[in-house]
Amino acid sequence: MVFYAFPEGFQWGVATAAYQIEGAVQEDGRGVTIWDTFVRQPGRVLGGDTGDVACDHYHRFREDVELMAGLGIQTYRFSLAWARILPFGRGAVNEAGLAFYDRLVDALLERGIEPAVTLYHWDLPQALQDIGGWTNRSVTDAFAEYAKLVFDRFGDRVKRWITLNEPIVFTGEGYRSGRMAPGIRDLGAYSRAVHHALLAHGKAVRVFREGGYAGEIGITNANTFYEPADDAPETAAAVELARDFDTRLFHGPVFGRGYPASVVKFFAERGVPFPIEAGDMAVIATPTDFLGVNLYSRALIQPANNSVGFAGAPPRLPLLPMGYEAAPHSLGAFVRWVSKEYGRPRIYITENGVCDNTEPDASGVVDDRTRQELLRGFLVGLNEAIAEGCDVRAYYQWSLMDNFEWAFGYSKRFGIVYTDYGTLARIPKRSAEMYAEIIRRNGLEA
Ligand code: GCO
Repeated sequence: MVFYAFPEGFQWGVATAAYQIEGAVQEDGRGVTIWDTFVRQPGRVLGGDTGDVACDHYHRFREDVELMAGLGIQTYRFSLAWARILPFGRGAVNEAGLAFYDRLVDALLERGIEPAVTLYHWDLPQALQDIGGWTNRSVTDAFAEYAKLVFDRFGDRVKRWITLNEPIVFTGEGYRSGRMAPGIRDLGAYSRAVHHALLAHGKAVRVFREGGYAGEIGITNANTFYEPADDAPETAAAVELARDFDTRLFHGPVFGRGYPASVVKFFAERGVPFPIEAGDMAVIATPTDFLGVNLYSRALIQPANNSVGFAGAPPRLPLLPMGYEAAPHSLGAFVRWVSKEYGRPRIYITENGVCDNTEPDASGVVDDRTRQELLRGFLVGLNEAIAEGCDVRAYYQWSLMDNFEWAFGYSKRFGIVYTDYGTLARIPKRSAEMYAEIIRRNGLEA
């Protein structure tokens, strides 16, 4: 056994998102979002589940803050529901929505938990979808106005801001595959949504800088660590293409390198180029303070005779209920890669976690062994990456509690706290005890 100590001042957190936990979708003037619409369309979400109640966090947030305090959580990443604050996306402000987040932020600060706020975790106000959603350039201005409103309101207490959560997922699944809200399948809509999402990010960063707010701002991308299925040079080239179409597509513009040439060509050849206007790329490249990294797994890549030139190869590691591999080495490996690729940015692991559907045993204990084991593996790898010089300063476990897992409904449990969807009771799992111990010792034995 070796003790893997994390650097002094390293922060330990948990993460959630508004639609996945809040419920109370019709309360206190909240507007309709694209997820409220999507979950009501037959066949979209497993079992017809909705976020109408979810974990009822809107009413139970004090209990949840106490739960976090009890585990020693140091920072809490959550998202604001844009439509609670601006029910129609822009224009009329809903004071009751702002007041809810005031109460939450204050409760966190009273318990010494630092808030880390995501502006957009996929729940676009429906009124903005009605004019085309992220395919409509004016939504980038609506986002900048919304950002200014919340920086003004919460900037005295919130010092860590994340503009967008995983643009690749909400554009790719929302506009290309149609598996998530708003459920569109259209390559041209996808390329527009990608560019406008990044532009919205850049505009919000500019608003933050120009407003002189204290604190820091960055973006969170979704990542998979891509590995070659074999040693052939063509396979190495295929891995680089996979990185272009996924990782570099969203990191490149933010770090001032523009869109990857392979991706630009792909869209141009299909008649749906990125709708770039003069000055856009400079706005998107407005410097950020940190990079948010979400990572859950890896993928093996092989060359393919298809439109993009690469494809996933058959998995070799055990599969998790989400269908991807249990690959604890992927976190440290990705952090090393991204750190090298972009010149050692400051990194926060804004999400990492494990789907483990273990239920309470006869005595009510939830011994989620897969999560505990993989969590250890992820953290050892992360520790080693830090020891090698990667500038990682915080880690947020996804998630505080089991919640609405988008198109999978409530069928996938990611919490370190069990949610009983019948009673809404929260039951800390064994992994929560383990995490509390890691926090206490600022490290782990493995
Ligand atoms: C994400 C998703 C989360 C998911 C989590 C587990 O940011 O990846 O936003 O909302 O619940 O990733 O799949």
